[in-house]
Amino acid sequence: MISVLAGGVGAARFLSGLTRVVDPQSVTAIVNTADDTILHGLNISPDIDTVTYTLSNAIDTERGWGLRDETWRAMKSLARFETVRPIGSLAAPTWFNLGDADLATHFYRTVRLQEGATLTQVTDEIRRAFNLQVRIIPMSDEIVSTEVTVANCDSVVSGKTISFQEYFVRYQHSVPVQSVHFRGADTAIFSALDELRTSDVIVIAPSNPIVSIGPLRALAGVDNVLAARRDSVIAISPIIAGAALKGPADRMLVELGHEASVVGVARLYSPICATLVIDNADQDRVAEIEATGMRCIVTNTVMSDPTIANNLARVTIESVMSRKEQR
Ligand code: FO1
Repeated sequence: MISVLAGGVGAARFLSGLTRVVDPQSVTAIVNTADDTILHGLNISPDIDTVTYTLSNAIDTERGWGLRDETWRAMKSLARFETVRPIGSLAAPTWFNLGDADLATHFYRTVRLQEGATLTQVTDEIRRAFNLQVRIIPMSDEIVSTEVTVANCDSVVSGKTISFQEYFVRYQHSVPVQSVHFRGADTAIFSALDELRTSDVIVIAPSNPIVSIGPLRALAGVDNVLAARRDSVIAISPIIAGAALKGPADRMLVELGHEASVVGVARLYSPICATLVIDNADQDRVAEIEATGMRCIVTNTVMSDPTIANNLARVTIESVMSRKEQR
């Protein structure tokens, strides 16, 4: 059994490779839900959908989110209401793009939640509708929401606390971050502690350590179980040569007082994880990573094609399994 702690695009690409090189039924993706939002009355779970769509080859690979061959008629029609919407109304937001076919997923999720199903149940139903064999588990059935407090800047949201999707999509993650808070994390129950306790290998996917992996780690018990199983935990750095391939992870690390490098990632993960996989471009940082108490694997981590993702998955799993065999 392999458990993967997952955010969005990077995790989804890694999971694609992993499910091509091992039996998909042996893989459980435990996915961040603190990016989830409600818009138009619809429950939207971006990271779960990115994982589901990617694994079923339905994703728009250019964007990294949403469905391929998408049309946008519903979004365009929303613009009609912009002139009549009263000030302060949340009706018909147009800053978050929901494709016509993607809407079907949110319709289904929303009504099933209203019928009393848990997010875990609905996620599994959606997984089956997309003919996937891998298990996909939301990190919690309770609501946990990432809130971003913006630092002083010349934006209209200077000093304000905004939702993650407002930060990421509405303001294009261009505003400086002062702090991040996971509302609800102090009481929410992590869905997959048993999976973490019993998996042969636990992979921390190449996702943003602060806002994708951070919410999972904020839930009770997660860091304790990971620390107890540290030798079986392996992370893939989402930072390569000081930069994130996609998204604001590099800037956010610096804004929150960390180093935007593989060494910064190692410092965040070393208490819970014995091994860090880094890209060839960071070969010269190996000694510094080892100084944090982590073992280091150097390989190509830029999953620009399926072969590279397959290789990264194989190297990641084999490095933990072979270490176990040596003991
Ligand atoms: N990301 C954007 O940059 N712009 C969008 O309009 C947008 C819409 C969207 C709709 C559904 C969905 O599942 C994801 C969507 N994303 C969009 C991606 C999403 O905001 C981020 O990728 C994640 O939350 C960060 O992991």
